[in-house]
Amino acid sequence: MEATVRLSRPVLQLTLALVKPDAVAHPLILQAIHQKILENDFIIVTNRDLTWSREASQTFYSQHSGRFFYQRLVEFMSSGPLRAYILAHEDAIRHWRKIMGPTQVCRARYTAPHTIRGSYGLTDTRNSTHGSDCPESASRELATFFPEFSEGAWAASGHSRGDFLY
Ligand code: IDP
Repeated sequence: MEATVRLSRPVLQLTLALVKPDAVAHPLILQAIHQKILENDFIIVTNRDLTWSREASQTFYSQHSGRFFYQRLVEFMSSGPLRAYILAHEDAIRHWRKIMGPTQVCRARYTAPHTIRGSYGLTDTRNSTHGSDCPESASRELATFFPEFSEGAWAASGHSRGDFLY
């Protein structure tokens, strides 16, 4: 009797990854982060460079309004270019957040020095990257940065890569 081997394709999840202005300002750091994405087997569905208005930054981080760091964060995130990626991977949200490392840079340096924030973060505000924190945030954030992107159409296309730069 022959054994049947079933090979199922992994279920891919999408996440929004942002490279913040502190890292985009340094081409070698931007390149190193891009390399980290590739080394960790993400599919880069697409990416885009943009600069936020102060209003866009306020809206994106509105959940933190009232926190002591909010104004500083809003100013910083609209102070220079950002790079936004749509990344696909099995369990992409958790996978990307692990590669980013802890929010607080001191903590990242000591407990996770090989993460992006542990390696390149400058301060708790200027901590190099952002990643969605749950599927609902990911859908909302993808729509903010890539309003033309349709998760349904992407799935129907067989999870293809879009146009992107290496
Ligand atoms: P996350 O980016 O690790 O998901 P959040 O708590 O969602 O962390 O905070 C959003 C961003 O706000 C952080 O990435 C960081 O830039 C900034 N932030 C969070 N906590 C602090 C803080 O204690 N001091 C300064 N900035 C902070």
